[in-house]
Amino acid sequence: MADLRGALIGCGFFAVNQLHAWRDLPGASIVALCDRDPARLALVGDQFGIASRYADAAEMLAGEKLDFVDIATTVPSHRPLVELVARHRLPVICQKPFALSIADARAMVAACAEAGVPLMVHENFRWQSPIQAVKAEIDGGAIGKPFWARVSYRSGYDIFSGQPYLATGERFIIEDLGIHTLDIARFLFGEVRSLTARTTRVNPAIKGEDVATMLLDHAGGLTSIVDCSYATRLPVEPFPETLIEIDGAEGTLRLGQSYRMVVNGRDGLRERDLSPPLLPWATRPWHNVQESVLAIQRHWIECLRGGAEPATSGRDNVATFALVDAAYESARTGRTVDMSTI
Ligand code: NAD
Ligand code: 89Y
Repeated sequence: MADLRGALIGCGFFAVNQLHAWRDLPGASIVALCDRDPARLALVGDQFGIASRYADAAEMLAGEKLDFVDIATTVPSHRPLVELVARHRLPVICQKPFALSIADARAMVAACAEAGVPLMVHENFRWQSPIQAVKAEIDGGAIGKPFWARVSYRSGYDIFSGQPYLATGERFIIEDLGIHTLDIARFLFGEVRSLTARTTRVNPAIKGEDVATMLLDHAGGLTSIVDCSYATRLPVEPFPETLIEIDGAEGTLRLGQSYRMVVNGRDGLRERDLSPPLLPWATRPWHNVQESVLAIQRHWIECLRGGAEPATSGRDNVATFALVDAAYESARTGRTVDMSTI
């Protein structure tokens, strides 16, 4: 079977991971690149040996024969680019955060549904192998029915040098990083009925909030705390690990720092090292995230070939995005937000 022909829009900081993963995966190849910045286009095009290069996405879509498009630009361009690709009736992947607003996210899902094309959001954190292993333990009943949980991401890592735009937006950590941890909470514990959030900014050099604490009431009865911080200076920097605590009716699960999972459950006490592999092109400490890029892109190829809806489809991601919106509203008003109002 011939490789699926993909094009990538946005050759910035993170797209390099996506291009490495596409190069490693059988079944798909990136045949064209687009970036409005000629220097990035040349640098990344040369690095990956991709000769078809465009400054304008519309020109690329008119000029190339493609099976899908991967959008790796920052959020302001997501809606126009997804809608452009939908008009060309091509399957499309869009980086997180999906959109600038929930209205935009819903419009993007509608545009792809009307065009009859699959839409996946590159919501990769739930694809990290330690997170998948936690999910397998819960689904396998290792600790019985979970009733309480915490999904925690606390770091002092300097992400602003690689991603300077993160320092300039009104919204920062919930939109950029909390979106991943909220998605993990949905993935592990199901949909959310109501959410309460508090935020603060510790770093005076940035515009948005860099600390958020959220309390989620899940539809199944579980209560979870989802907390994130880029103002937390720990003795051993955990970036970019998500730590998880779950209490179940028949035991407990802890995913601690350095990817150590301890399950005290139905089968007694077990400890596992869930350290992700270091892919040949990966660099510590990003290797956990980089492995999840490979996993989500593999999933996309399988879904396209098999005609299945991706687990992290646009439709699914609207529910995660709604949690982001609810968190900002709760932090602004001081009130608990009923998710049916978002
Ligand atoms: P970046 O600014 O380094 O790169 C974006 C690139 O897109 C730039 O080269 C820019 O010139 C290009 N671009 C923007 N609009 C364009 C348009 N309309 N047409 C063509 N090119 C355009 O940003 P980044 O740090 O690579 O982040 C990109 C996205 O990836 C963001 O949404 C970010 O949140 C996300 N991200 C995801 C993860 C993850 O783990 N999923 C990690 C880091 C960043
Ligand atoms: O942009 C963010 C993401 O998606 O993962 C980590 C990150 O790069 C910085 O918070």
